[in-house]
Amino acid sequence: MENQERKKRILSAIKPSGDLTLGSYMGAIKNWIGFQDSFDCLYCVADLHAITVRQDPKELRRRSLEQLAAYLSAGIDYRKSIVFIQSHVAAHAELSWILGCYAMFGELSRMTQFKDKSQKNADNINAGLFTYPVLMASDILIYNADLVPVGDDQKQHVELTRDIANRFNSVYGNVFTLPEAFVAPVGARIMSLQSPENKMSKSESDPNGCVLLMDKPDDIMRKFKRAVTDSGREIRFDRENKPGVSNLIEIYSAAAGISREETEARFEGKSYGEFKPAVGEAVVELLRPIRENAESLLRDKAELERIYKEGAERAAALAARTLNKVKKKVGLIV
Ligand code: ATP
Ligand code: LTN
Repeated sequence: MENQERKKRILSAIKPSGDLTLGSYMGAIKNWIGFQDSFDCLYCVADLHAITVRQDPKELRRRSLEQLAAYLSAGIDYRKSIVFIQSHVAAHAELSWILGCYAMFGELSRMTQFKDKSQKNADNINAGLFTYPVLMASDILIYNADLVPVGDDQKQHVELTRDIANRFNSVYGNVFTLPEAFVAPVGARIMSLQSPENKMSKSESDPNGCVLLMDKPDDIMRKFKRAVTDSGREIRFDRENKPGVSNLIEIYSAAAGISREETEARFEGKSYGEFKPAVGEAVVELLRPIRENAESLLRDKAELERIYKEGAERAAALAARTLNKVKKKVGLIV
């Protein structure tokens, strides 16, 4: 290990704030799988981030486990990667307090997600919602991650993480690695099937706009058949003028593993009425094995527990080193 060059490290997470969607899969999880051979990977269930919005405790526990099962069934191998639950590694929250003293009120106020979520949860604009990106920065910096695979909407938070790390390093020397966001060329922005100007999101209220990872084939087909398209009849990628069709092209391309141009060519001259069920079928086949595997994993709670406990132990050992160093640097007695 010592005389080998360290593999680059990857960290990513999803918060269990709702049932996983096709968006979380295509924008995040799908890319995580391919990284496991060439990188040291850590994949986490960000339960502490989820409670920035009010959650039903029982549901949160169910979703955290379901999310873990989905990571594994989608192809994350817990023997290769460290798979864990954020709140099981207390060092994240501890580092988050320290880093909060190096994050500026002004920069946190400018975060798009904060503005967005404050609007949607106007009766609960709590401090956690505001300092959310600081906890995310500590998730990343505590492992000195080099790369952070995320969907488009999270790029701003990774930029902020770099700014915090830079600020800290400029005072105390080279403590943190500066991470980079990795946004996949296809699938980085899956929109709602009902309102394609909005991101498909776990906490979206319109169930028809949102395909869940655990949806059964009939539900998936129904949602795609009802998907909003645009006037005109051409199957052509043009986000601005044809948001509905462009979104379907994006989804089909990601599901079939081809480029947008190839999808356009494949459906040239076809009608929307032919295209929509074809996208549905591609998604059914993509999700079928993931759902089936996850269902069988969830039947074995003891095995899941063994996996997340082992993940937490491995993660905690790495995290403790960084936290210790940070504490010494800032003048805490360790
Ligand atoms: P919420 O609705 O609770 O805010 P979300 O559905 O937006 O949640 P996150 O937990 O914020 O999901 O996102 C998990 C990961 O999946 C992030 O990397 C995010 O960028 C990505 N992601 C989420 N939704 C989409 C989407 N519609 N298209 C592409 N990537 C997405
Ligand atoms: N904020 C992210 C989830 C998240 C995350 C992270 C992503 C929490 N911690 C660390 C990458 C790295 C979201 O809302 N999708």
